[in-house]
Amino acid sequence: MLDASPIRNDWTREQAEAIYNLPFMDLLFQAQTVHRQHFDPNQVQKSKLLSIKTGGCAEDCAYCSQSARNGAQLSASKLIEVERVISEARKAKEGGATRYCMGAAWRSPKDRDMAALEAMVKGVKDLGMETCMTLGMLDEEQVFRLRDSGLDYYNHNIDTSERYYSEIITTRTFADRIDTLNKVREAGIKVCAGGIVGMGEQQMDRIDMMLALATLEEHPDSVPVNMLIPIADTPLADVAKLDPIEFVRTVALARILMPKSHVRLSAGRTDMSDEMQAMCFFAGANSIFVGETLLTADNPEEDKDSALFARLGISPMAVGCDGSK
Ligand code: SAM
Ligand code: DTB
Ligand code: SF4
Repeated sequence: MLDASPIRNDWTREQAEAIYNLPFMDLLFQAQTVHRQHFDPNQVQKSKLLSIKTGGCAEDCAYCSQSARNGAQLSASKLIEVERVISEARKAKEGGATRYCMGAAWRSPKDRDMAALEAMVKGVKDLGMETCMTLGMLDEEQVFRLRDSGLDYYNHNIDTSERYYSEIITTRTFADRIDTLNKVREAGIKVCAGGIVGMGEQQMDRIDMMLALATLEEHPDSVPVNMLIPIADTPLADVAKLDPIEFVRTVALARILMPKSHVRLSAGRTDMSDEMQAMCFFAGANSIFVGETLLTADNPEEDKDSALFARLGISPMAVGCDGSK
């Protein structure tokens, strides 16, 4: 049991493995203890997603509905209008979301899209919301342009361990992901980076994925932990379901390795019971995506989440307030 939770970037694989494999009650107790040192345990941050460009993606991510290489029948759209993004963000704000995350099904943005992306960031920021984008790999100029337009966060997931990466994606490498993450951080944009569990990976892949995030030069500010949403006609459509306890262990490991990061209980909540989500919050998750659609897949409806918060005595975290003590 740790007395305090110092911010460390030198965790070893043995340490991470030992934490992950603690008796479950010890693991949850330790995660909750660390959580309380940095956050109000009864506050959860709400983010809202919008797909600003859907489908037709050139990458071959085996989990994704939006890859043109997968069989999923999702038609490709163009980048949506700036005004539409701002009006959707306004609605999300009225619904209590404090962070607006705009996602595009791209390997990387084209320079011709940059002016519209900058206008989206400025428009959403003017509403008083935090802005986040997830657009694929970025070059240095694109990073600077997004930063200068006021982008607060960039989401770029490592998705799995370095070892398992090529089983899931072949059109880019794990190192490509780390490279974009480093560019984003060096430019001063806050990093949101996590991954997916339940893709047929081994326990060591879940541990190594969290270890890779926790040994970056700085911990990501947000760490989304997604449970795979199996999508018909993708290579992972029929993958065996992960034991939910393994998912909770992964959340707890993220909390203990990265004590000050927001750990987001991301995709897959539609199939989770209130009890399972409560266990994830107890294990240190303190952020969710709200609204009935993620990018293309289902998410619990707002009234269901309001009822869950009421059942658990959880209140939404205010914007600009990370709950830190
Ligand atoms: N194209 C950009 C990229 O891949 O970086 C941004 C959008 S992409 C859809 C954002 C993230 O959503 C992925 O990195 C992955 O972690 C997550 N994701 C996508 N499909 C998912 C699924 N079926 N289940 C769980 N998470 C998923
Ligand atoms: C993240 O880690 N999860 C979100 C967000 N970052 C962009 C996306 C989840 C996508 C789930 C599948 C879909 O909606 O298509
Ligand atoms: Fe494209 Fe992103 Fe989906 Fe991969 S995860 S196929 S990069 S939209």
